[in-house]
Amino acid sequence: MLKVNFNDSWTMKDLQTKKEFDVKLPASVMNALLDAKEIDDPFYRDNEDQALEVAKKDYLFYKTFEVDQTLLTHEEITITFHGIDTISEISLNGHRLATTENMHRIYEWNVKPFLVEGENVIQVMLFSPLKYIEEKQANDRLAGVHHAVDGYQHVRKAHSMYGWDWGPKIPDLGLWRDVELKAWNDNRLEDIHIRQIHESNQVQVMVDVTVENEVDKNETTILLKDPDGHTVSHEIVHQQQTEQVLFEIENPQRWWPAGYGEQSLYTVEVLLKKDGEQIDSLIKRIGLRTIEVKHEADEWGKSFEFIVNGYPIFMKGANYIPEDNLLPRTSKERTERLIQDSVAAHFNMIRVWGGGHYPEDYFYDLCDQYGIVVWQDFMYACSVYRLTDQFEQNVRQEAIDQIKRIRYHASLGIWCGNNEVEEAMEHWGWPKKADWRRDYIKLFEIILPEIVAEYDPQTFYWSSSPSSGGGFDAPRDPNIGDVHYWEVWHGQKPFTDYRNYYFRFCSEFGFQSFPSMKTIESFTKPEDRNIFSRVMEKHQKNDDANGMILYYLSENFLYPKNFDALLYTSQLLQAEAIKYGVEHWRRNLGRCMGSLYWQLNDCWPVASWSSLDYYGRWKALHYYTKKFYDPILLSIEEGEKDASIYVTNDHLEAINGRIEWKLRDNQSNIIREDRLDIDVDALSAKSCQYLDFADLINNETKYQTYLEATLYIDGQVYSSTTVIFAKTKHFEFLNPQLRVTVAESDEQFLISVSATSYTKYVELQLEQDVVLSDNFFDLSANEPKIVTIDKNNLTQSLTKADLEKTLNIRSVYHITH
Ligand code: BMA
Repeated sequence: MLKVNFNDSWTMKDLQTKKEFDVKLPASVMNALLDAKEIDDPFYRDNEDQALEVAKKDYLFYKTFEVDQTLLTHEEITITFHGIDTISEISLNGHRLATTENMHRIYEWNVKPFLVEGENVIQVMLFSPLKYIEEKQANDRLAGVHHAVDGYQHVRKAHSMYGWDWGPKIPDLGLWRDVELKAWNDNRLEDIHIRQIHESNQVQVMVDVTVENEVDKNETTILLKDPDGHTVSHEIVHQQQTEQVLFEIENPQRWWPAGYGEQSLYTVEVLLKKDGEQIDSLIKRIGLRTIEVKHEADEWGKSFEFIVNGYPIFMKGANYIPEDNLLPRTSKERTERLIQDSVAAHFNMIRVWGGGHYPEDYFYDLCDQYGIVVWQDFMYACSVYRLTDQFEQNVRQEAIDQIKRIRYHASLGIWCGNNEVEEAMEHWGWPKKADWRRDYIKLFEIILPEIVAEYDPQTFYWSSSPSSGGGFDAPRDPNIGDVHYWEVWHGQKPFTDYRNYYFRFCSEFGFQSFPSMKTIESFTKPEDRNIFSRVMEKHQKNDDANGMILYYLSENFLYPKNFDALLYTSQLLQAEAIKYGVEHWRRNLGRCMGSLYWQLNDCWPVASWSSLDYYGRWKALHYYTKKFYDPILLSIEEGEKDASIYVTNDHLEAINGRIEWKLRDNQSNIIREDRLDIDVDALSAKSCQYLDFADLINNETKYQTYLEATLYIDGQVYSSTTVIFAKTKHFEFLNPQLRVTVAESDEQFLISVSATSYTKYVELQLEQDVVLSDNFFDLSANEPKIVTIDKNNLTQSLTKADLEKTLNIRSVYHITH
């Protein structure tokens, strides 16, 4: 098979101005105009509005290319578009090949009849994605979210490109994935489907290979290589279109989620030969593992529990949205950093949320490699869909394209029909129209599960998130299935409300914060730097959420002294809120089996629920996540005058160690202390000690008293944590007189931080973007903490002198001082 990459030398033409721009795929209209300086950065200030105007017009992409006689002699010649965004008409040398209206599909067309020797031209007319939905919505008004351009659900294009409660309205147009020309004779590999059967010490790998034509002389070789590269092979001579081979692997090296074992990957390689000559090939990397979802009645309701290689695993992660509103700006490097930062924060799962697009192949490769289980939504979110015959045919093919593309990945853990459609139709006050409900059931509870059962029978299908199992049967039930819990934040309930629930799996909950000053500087002028300014409000898409942040602030913190202190405090609120929920659910491991906070990342610089901002900068929440998702979690459930110390153990083996606790005053003087030896079984949580301080905490002392606990494993400090018994705003923090000294080794900078009194949320800030070993931590007086920076992870050079010069430090005390 001859494959020619067709990404180079395209022209994008603005049909109104007649201007032309050279582009390389993946390419989009906005990105091309931006590169040519025809439009201003759509993410800067309020430029988003200009960008929306751009999407009101039609554009042409074309490419001229030479074809020689050798190519034309092939029996079959096709062109494959891996992603067209979205409403298009494709023609080759003036012959119309097709029209498209689905960015989530992979299109391949036969071009042999239209190619000529010499110069050829392929044209893609892209029609405005705004005009299209306007007309459809006028004819058939469907319910959805009000943050997006009205009618967005009529087209199979990432919904969030039309705006979301964290995203700008920039419905770009373009060729967002590769284009390739393929030419072959006789036959080609059409498909490969891999399944696994696991027994205690043996795995059978079944490989179904399908070729396009039934030709008995074709010979296929199927190789399986173990993670060390040793090959086992099978050869078959084709009699039928689909042939199956079976590999039996003794003592398999299994694939595990991050934190549980190795991410061993085997390779399946298929070679198609004719008369001894190789004519096509395919390579897939697979992991040997089982992932099941247990959804069974039990003493609390009905579980929702991932079982990996036979072990019930508490899933820890967050929800993933598209990484950039301008799709050509995404890259493997950016995604790899995101995945690395997720693993650094002890994630073992990422949920690909249904309002965006299906990620690139490299996203899944990276998840395979780093051990992140993928919760994969089909791309439907928060809306009603009209299942016309044409829509149905379109989305059936979309599901088949995507399932075939993704199904072999070790990381794929679950297919989920949609995001919040079932709950929206039941609980969001939309009219309960019979035809809407019928179409819902047909698409998400009949068609998609049937397609999954046919093309990927080994992966669990769940009709909606959240759901109790479907059929509009109490999708919000806290004791059945998965839950999206938004009473903290949207419902303005206090953080403590999380403790009223023991969800079986909390697949969404979240709390907003502002990004850091540096990120805000990237899209504002100095005069914009007030959270209620026009520009800051433009970068806050959740209606009155800035007011919401201030409301929660008033409940918890003192009024910040300036804009920067407000940004900092908003991040502390966010980190505390999510920690409050997660620690509680992890203390109830067994009953609750997963926590995916909303949201991991941003698609532009904005105030949002993310823990990593658009530039990948770690907010306080991401540092907190690294601690509250640690496989061994030490946590304190504090009451008004008492506390329970817990240890949660996610390891497959029991652990033992020692806890030391100290009740201290605000100068860190010890009021009472003790220690205890602990052992905690594998995959369990344990309340190790209950402490009653009724004799010590009263209306005066409660503003000056904190409890500190430290966990020792193998005699070393593993982690430590503190809690206070009053609201942070009322606690009498003294000036901690923070001091830092910097030392260095070949590998690291070591920053020693100390305080003269108890302080919380110590943040080290550097001019250069760096990830620190810890940040936003608590300090007791005269007990220095060493924070490290790994020199290998620096993106620019950094000397000890630079570091000392640009290092800034603050803590809770500095919110007001
Ligand atoms: C959930 C998500 C998103 C939304 C988020 C924050 O409903 O599914 O639709 O962005 O909450 O409101």
